[in-house]
Amino acid sequence: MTSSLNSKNDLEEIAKAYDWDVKQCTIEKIESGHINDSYRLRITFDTSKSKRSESYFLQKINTAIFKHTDAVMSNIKKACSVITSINDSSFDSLTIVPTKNGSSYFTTSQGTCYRIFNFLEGYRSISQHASSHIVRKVGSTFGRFIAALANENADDYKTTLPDFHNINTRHHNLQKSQKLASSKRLEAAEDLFEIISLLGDKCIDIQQLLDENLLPIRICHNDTKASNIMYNMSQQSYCVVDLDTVMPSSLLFDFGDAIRSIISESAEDEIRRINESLQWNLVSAFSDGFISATKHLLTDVERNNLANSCILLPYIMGVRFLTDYLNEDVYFSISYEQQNLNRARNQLELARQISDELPTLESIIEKALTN
Ligand code: GN1
Ligand code: MG
Repeated sequence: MTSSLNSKNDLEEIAKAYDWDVKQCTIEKIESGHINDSYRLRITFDTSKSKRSESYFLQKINTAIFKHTDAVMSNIKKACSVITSINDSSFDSLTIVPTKNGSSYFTTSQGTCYRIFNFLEGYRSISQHASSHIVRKVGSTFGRFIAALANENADDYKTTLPDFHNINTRHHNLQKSQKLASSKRLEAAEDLFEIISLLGDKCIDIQQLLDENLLPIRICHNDTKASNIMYNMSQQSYCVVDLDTVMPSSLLFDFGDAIRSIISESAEDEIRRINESLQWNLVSAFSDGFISATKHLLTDVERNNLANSCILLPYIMGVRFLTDYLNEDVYFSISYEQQNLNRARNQLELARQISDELPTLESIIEKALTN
């Protein structure tokens, strides 16, 4: 089956690059993320005596977003080699499967980039109704990831998406889109601009600290949705995945981004229920896990801004989703017309609610810091 790859020839070219027989290869689409296309690639070895198959995780890299594939793959390779060298089965690493020429990715004759990782057989990612136990592990795994990379020289890693979490840049992009947007989309989004003007000023502090060099630059993940930890219950193994955004950044973004993904009962594109309560038990579990793994690294400025980051990250995502909605959905893939608007509404309301309930969050973080 080749129909869901870019072209019919892609699978043939991929098989050749990795030295496999295309007749033995089949692919299945895996729904994950808004940016790259992912597949399970299965190679079946069928002899008269036995039949067995091997699976790989194949991804078509979205090069409109990740323009410097070499730099992205170089960051991933470095991070994976550090995690692998820790050699702890509870803290697993992705492994890049090289082409027969030893390259970490492959470009087809049409210019499409693909890469292959080991397939995490028997692993799953967290569901919307995860237990505190798993969420704590998700926290400690993201924390361990940052701690493991703490001795890396940040200059060896490339900034593949400049200003990725820079709220000033995100505001600027929103203003540009507002000028070009259709009146229909502007009208549909009208109420969201109120939340943006209400919260905007509160959200610039962390960028200011970065601009003033008051926050340490670390190698971070930069896309710490809880679903980016895959785990295997029977082996008690946890693995950080989706490594495209690994680059020099602030740990605060990783903390806030993860909290935004676990604090809410509703999915990212759902309309939040009025009076939907925040999942403080999960926030507490995540904070305990993350902070216990990173406490030895944290500076005072980082400690003092962990709570603020939990307003900033859903706010940034709200601004980004709204910008994309106004741009007619050119960045995040959508499965229905209003999806980016719904995502923006969900995230901005979440930011507002977290801001209203900040003292609860602060006391949870304080407790995790003093444990
Ligand atoms: C994108 O594709 P995915 O789900 O891994 C985005 C993240 C957002 C996330 C929101 C490179 O990640 O920044 O937090 O959507 N990645 C990029 O769900 O923009
Ligand atoms: Mg991602």
